[in-house]
Amino acid sequence: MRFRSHEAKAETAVSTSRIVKLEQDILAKNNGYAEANRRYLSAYGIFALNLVSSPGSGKTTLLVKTILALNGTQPLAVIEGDQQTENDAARIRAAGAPALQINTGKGCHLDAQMVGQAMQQLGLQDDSLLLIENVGNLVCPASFDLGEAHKVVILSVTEGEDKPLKYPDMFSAADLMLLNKCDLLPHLEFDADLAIEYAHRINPRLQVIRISAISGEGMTEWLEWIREGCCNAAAAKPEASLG
Ligand SMILES: Nc1nc2c(ncn2[C@@H]2O[C@H](COP(=O)(O)OP(=O)(O)OP(=O)(O)O)[C@@H](O)[C@H]2O)c(=O)[nH]1
Ligand SMILES: [Mg+2]
Repeated sequence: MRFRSHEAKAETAVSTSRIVKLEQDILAKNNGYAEANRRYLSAYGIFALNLVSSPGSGKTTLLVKTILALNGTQPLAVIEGDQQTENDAARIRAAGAPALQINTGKGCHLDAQMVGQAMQQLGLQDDSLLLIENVGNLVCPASFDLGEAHKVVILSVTEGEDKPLKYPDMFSAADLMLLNKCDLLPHLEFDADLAIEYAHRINPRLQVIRISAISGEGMTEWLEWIREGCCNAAAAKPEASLG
């Protein structure tokens, strides 16, 4: 083991406190934009969800299946976040919904300012559903409020049961967990009950739906959860309570 000098330790402490201050400033600025987004969304009765997960858990596939299942009964729009490519927005448009792709470049998450600008560009309808697919990453998106009603975390059964314990911030920030790719369970050693128990250990209030974007298992429950959220958002609109 090597011993560091007092000077080196003091320097590290100063740079750590600078990093903490910088992070606090970034998050405070983000929270200001998130509040503005939230005011806008609630004024127009829009129900916004922020879908977060590790890469490849099935966010876009779930969104495509959701759009097809809603079949035009619910006005909606999608904001897609990826470091590079327009691929996911193209998949959403092919399913028949308006979508705007944000490329974050080196960034590992969407922030509230990006989402606010995308909302303006999309021109959201009153009483609509806004689905935001965040950059695939179980760490950074947990800290960034986008002004959404709920974070929805997607955990797929190929990722291992212990992800809620390893990435607790994401699971405590979410209100709903979609346990996806359940069609694969017969072929895996994944213990779904244990994964859900771990998630509840981190967040006892977390709602859970076992789902498969491929077989359609759990889709009815997910669509019902969305419809209820849309109805509540529309009913809570200031204008709605006047009428
Ligand atoms: N078996 C099975 N495969 C699925 C399911 N959902 C998605 N997939 C597959 O998982 C892979 C990744 O799906 P995507 O929808 O692109 O995942 P994503 O989370 O949007 O990925 P990123 O945007 O890159 O983070 C694809 O090959 C999908 O076909 C599911 O329920 N069951
Ligand atoms: Mg995707």
